[in-house]
Amino acid sequence: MTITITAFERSPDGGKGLARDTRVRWALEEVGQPYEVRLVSFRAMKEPAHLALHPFGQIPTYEEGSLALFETGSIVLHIAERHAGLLPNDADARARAITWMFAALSTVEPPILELGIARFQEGDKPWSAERLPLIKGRIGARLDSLSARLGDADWLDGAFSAGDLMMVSVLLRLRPSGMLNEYPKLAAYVARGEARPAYKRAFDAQLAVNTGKSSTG
Ligand SMILES: N[C@@H](CCC(=O)N[C@@H](CS)C(=O)NCC(=O)O)C(=O)O
Repeated sequence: MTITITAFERSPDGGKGLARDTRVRWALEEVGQPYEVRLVSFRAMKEPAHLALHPFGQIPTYEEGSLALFETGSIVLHIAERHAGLLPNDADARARAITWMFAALSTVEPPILELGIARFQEGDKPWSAERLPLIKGRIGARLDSLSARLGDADWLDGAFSAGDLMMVSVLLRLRPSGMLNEYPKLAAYVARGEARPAYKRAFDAQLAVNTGKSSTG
């Protein structure tokens, strides 16, 4: 059955891979599932046809036959459950990998998103300069804990899993701030994720949409 995802017609990051369709593309590449992409403009995202797929008028969405999903956590979990390659077979290890997905999305990502909002959407507010160090402190607390848990391991819990895919995707959003550089173990972890052939294919596919070029040629 054909899988179709949606992505920005023109991503605000110009193809740096930070738009969330990259996570879904990466998951599909890891499990070897072909997919099609429907590009949507900001205007079209808020129109009834797209709102029927995504109640909040965002990307990405995922369609497969009569199934339509939104939220990258749900989409990546769906892909990982249906196809081998992103979740371990052992039930306990599988539950732990899913736990890392939730940790990425509900514990690590929120302060990182706050930083982007404070800088780009609220940067002109009089309180913005005072707020930034508070947000950075909250991000730092998460990164301290994550770095301590990862230690010298390659991945968070044994082999690479959907938990790592989501955590690396979330941490990548920190790159523009430079904060990742203060955490060499996490920077190396993110680099390992980016070095995966499936990530490179996903990155190149979104880059081609935004620039017409691939990173390799
Ligand atoms: N929690 C959602 C967030 C989706 C989201 O924020 N998508 C962004 C693109 S990365 C978007 O569509 N932004 C445009 C908007 O909100 O109008 C998920 O993980 O899928």
